[in-house]
Amino acid sequence: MNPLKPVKKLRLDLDRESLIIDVRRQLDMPSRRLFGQRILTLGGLAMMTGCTLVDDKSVDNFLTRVSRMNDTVQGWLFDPNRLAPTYTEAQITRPFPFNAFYDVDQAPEVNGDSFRLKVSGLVQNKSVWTLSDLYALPKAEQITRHICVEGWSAIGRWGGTPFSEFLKRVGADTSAKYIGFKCADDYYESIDMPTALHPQTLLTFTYDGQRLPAKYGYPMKLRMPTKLGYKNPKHIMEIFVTNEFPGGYWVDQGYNWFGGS
Ligand SMILES: Nc1nc2c(c(=O)[nH]1)N[C@H]1C(S)=C(S)[C@@H](COP(=O)(O)O)O[C@H]1N2
Ligand SMILES: [Mo]
Repeated sequence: MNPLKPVKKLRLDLDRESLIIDVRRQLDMPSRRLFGQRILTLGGLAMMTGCTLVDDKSVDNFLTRVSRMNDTVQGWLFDPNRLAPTYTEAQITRPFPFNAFYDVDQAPEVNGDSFRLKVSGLVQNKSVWTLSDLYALPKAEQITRHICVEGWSAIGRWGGTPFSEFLKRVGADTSAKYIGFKCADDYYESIDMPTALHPQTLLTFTYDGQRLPAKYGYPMKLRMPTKLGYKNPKHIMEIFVTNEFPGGYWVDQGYNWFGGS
């Protein structure tokens, strides 16, 4: 079956190439193994999503549904016991790249003394945490690869505490669907519970053995080697547990939500 064929049915003056690239990107994930080749036609996808591709709005809606479908499949395929590769000290990328939706000199400067992490939503202890409370949690460290969708990847060393430990201490409802994050710089993100509980998901306070510098997310960054770079929030100010889809800074602009790497 020729995957380009159904596009001809589009009545709108759409930029075909970019539509196909977008859909391909959405499907260029392990989910392809489940869906198989045939579903890669726009016609097939339109049928599955119940969309008619007649105007810009319906195309947007269609792409969002493809992306959500993809989230579901990535969720099914996620293996909570599979570990991402780890590396040696000698393989660390130096200097480790900085990335954010602004330049490095605009990275927020959070005052550590007055900082209080807020924890809310479906948790038993809606308490606030000082940095020393957090630093007293069980320690874990790992050297892993961070992959950014903008076309670079780098190996870094982050230290902190297993996020599952933190969730246990706040009495999080681990049957809830999402964990959301609010950051000091207007960034926000959310992740699925199985990833939150994954053994390599760390709430990190150090980079390469030093206190996390502002540019890498002081006072803390959630580090998940099983997810793409944009899913790893820096400068976390609030963590909440919820069953309502919280979205994310890039997701709300059309990126895929699950964002597995
Ligand atoms: N608060 C916040 N977290 C963020 C971002 C951001 O702009 N603000 N950018 C994300 C993206 S796209 C990437 S690639 C990584 C970059 O992290 P680094 O600066 O430590 O390399 O942070 C992620 N987390
Ligand atoms: Mo990124």
